[in-house]
Amino acid sequence: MLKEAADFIRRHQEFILISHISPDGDTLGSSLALSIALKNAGKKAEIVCGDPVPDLYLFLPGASSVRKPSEAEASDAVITVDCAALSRAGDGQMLFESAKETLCIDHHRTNAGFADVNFVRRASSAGELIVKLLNELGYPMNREIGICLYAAISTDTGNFAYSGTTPDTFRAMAEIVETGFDLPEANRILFRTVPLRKVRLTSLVLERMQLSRNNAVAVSYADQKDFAACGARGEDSEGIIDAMRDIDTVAAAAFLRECEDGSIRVSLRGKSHVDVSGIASAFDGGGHRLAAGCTLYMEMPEAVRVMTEALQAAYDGTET
Ligand SMILES: [Mn+2]
Repeated sequence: MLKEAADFIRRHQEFILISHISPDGDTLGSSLALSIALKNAGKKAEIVCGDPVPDLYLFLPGASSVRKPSEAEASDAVITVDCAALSRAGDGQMLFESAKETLCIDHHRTNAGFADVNFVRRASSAGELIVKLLNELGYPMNREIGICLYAAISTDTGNFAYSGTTPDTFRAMAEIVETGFDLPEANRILFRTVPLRKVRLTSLVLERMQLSRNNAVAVSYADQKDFAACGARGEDSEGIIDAMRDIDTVAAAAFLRECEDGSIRVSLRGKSHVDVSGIASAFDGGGHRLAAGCTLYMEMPEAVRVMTEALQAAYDGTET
């Protein structure tokens, strides 16, 4: 797999790299790192993405030159980066299908291998696989590649905290740190910078949080008026549910967010013995035991009541 991927790179001169839709740090950082390495090796590479690059990642070298798939010229060699399925390529699928030869670089367990050549392996991140690929090719890393790969691996591992973080992850990081990129600065940008509007929204939601069952059940919400009052967007509510879950007394939490179409997106979190996946599936949602979600079509006060009762029932079930 790794050798075939390296041969794929060797036998082509021009590449299109596809970052997945709703791009994250891993798909962007990995694509940018690979494209810089290819250019340093005298090849041509262009990155496309079906969605715009989030502001947070625009500090990465080359991020502002990521283009829409419709703006790119077709290429013989197309590489998907961090795409668990071809559908994740979005509009980039057109470029993938018109390519002479395709390569898939991915670390998701569910990836069945949809390209001609598949470098698909369990790893913390696609970034970790890019390090292996560059080593196999004998392509050197520089600071620019280093900062991109750091962004890829650190964001996909929750800053080296998730279970997918392995000794191999740190071996890859050792090589990345050796490039001499500014780690504290990259860390500050990626993990220690919060837009003021997001702080305002978070404090509003935490302030109105309703606690019950001896502070074990937490429920709160933000409606469209709240978003407007804070100047916040939907993405700014990311992480609020985790702030609720992290409270020491809380065993089950729900955060309800009114979307622009009036529907209510519910994020659910449980802790150790409280399973919230059943609540999500009862409302046509899904997820895991400790992290799940669903969408409700009702007024906010009713939605808050319904979710509070469901969480209390799930919590009571663990008490007896
Ligand atoms: Mn990834």
